[in-house]
Amino acid sequence: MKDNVSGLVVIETEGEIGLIRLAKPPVNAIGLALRTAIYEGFKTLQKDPAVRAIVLYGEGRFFSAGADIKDFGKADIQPTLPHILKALNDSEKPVIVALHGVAFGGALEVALATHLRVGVGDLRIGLPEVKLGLLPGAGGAQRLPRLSGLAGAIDIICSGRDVSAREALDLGILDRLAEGAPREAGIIAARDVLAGKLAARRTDTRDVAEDLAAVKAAKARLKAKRPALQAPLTALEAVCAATLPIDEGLAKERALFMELMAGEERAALVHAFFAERATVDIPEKAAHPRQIDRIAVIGGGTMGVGIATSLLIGGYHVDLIEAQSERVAQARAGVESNLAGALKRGKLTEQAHDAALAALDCADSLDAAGRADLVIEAIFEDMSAKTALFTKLDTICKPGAILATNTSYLDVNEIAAATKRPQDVIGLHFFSPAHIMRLIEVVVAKETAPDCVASAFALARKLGKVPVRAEVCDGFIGNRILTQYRRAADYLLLDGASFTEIDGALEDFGFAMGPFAVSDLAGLDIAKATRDRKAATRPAEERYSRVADLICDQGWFGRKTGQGYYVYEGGKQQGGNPGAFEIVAAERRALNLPKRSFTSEEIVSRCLTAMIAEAVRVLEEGIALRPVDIDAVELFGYGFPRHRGGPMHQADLIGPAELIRRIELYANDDPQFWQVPHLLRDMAREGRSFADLNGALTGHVTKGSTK
Ligand code: T1G
Repeated sequence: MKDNVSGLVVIETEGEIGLIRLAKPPVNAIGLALRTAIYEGFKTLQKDPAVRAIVLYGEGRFFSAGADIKDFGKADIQPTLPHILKALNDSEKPVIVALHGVAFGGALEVALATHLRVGVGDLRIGLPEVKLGLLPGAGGAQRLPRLSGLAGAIDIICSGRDVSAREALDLGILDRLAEGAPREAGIIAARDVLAGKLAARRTDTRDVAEDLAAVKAAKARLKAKRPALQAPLTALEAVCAATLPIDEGLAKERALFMELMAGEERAALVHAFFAERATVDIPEKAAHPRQIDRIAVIGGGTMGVGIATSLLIGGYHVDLIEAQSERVAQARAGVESNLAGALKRGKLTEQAHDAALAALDCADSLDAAGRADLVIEAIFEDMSAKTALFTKLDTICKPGAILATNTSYLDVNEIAAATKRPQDVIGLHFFSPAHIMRLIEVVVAKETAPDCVASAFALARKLGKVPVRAEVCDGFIGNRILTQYRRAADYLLLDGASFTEIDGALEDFGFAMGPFAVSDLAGLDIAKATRDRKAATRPAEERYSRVADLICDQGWFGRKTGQGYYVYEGGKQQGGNPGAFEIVAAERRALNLPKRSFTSEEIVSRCLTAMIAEAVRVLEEGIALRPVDIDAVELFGYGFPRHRGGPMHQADLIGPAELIRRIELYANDDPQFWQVPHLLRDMAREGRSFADLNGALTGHVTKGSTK
């Protein structure tokens, strides 16, 4: 017998074995339609007297990526996953699952409800729900402990980490490891169960021993985190219910799951999940990417070395060109050190590490760029140096080679104009450290060809990065918004908040570091050089804070000199720098500024509203395609807290009308800085949200992630 159930599941029999194959590309995500098809197929095989055992397995790259995240927030419609899993577990006929690729979330919960679990090949399993602001909502928190014990389940569920097949076998989650095709592995296991060679292990009838020490340690660890997210703590509560009878535990788990499902943390984390993937939906996506095998990186400094490392890890052949021959060896050493670090962190296998090293050539002559399909310039941020270099590259590089600049703010149109191939010139703005940070701003100049843009996006995806399309302006998307965020913080400092209060408020909001601690890390002298460069074009009416300049005048450049806003010893921050506090107080006196106090809420509101206002201007000028692209820039390039979803997701929580009220209130302090963007007024008038704008602009609706 063979039957295709609604095009999503194939059921068939092989002798006395019934087979259920999940077949819903691209990842067998388990939504209502697939759930229903699995359930119908299961009932059919249950009724078939010739079937003595049932095997579930997946078609395609994975067994399944779990519940369909696009369904979140929708009403529960039968058959729900818990309902189906109860039927699997209660089945008289043994139910076996053969897992391959990944089995995450609801996919693993399906496996936990079966009677025997086979791991095939390089399978990875996990319950990553906490990364989406949830907990395993279909029995995972009850059934995993029944196989792995409470401590093992707490570790996997509260961290959301994924686990190799070997570790899963050692933890008692899997019953057997196999190679080859999941279908055959499942049939062999089913036959062994029927022959009594392999003992089925149903989970619901197993007990879970208390482990108060593990629970106490986990609670302390989760509460100590900054920020202490809600989902992991609630997931811990759900796992602890596993010591109850199974039906009580399942009921407790479901109630806690629904609580989280309704929460802001889930909406934000799901939004972030889709934001990471939405940005590839660009106008040029139909263009065919050019073939890129060999890449030349010009510049052996920190950025060039990081970019070269990222490309080597991505499988490309790299010519790293450093004009100053005495620095070529140092550049190579930098790449070797980065690759060794990636190997040590487990990001690279030995084999991949060695292959990456073998694919690196270093040179001090531009001639090596002649064989490149793509050149990425990463020299110092000076327009005349860049245009001179691009003119040379234009003559050296082969026709059709793409010439990219890594500039973080300079005009890519001007750089393109220095060549006779403006259609091949593009911006690839990597973020330091380039082999770790995932964001790439792909800056499209006026004459950049569509296939050049498509090539940049294909490269970024192959590097495992998040590409975001930007048009040309000073600072593109991220640095434009960062400038306003920093100005808001600087004005708060002048007006009475201390830099420790400002950093503390933003770190409580979820930023890993507040703006002043970040400045110390980046180097106050670097930022001063940028301010000096811009001084000539700074509008006269723009409020300017001299505090950072005055701190620099003391030779205090931050972490690298042991003093900046903070004092550092042995690389560790020792608290606010008394000298910096004094500089701020003196500057307030010199400006005759009354010292006002600000609550943490107002500090966060002013800094976040400044980011949002500039982001709206970036949108209305067409620099960014959609609000979700701006969220992706902030989440993957600027450390915006993931559980807050991004500035535009936050803007939807605040609402256009309230944002306008705040901007108009703050404008009493500084009307030049606080201005309401036209688009925001239009949205308030038309009752539109930024989530609506995401869908309207390109049809890529991320509504499921924010409702
Ligand atoms: N639901 C819906 N779509 C999904 C999805 C999912 N679970 N997983 C992936 N996709 C889409 C993704 O948006 C993209 O779409 C395409 O599939 C390829 O994904 C009840 C409630 C599996 C490791 O958290 O980790 O079960 O952009 O680009 O890099 O307790 O996808 O092409 O239109 O990421 O090879 C738990 C999330 C859900 C796993 C594959 N599961 N997914 O990575 O491909 S909650 C997860 C991943 C749950 C239960 C609870 C990865 C992957 P598009 P991709 P990839």
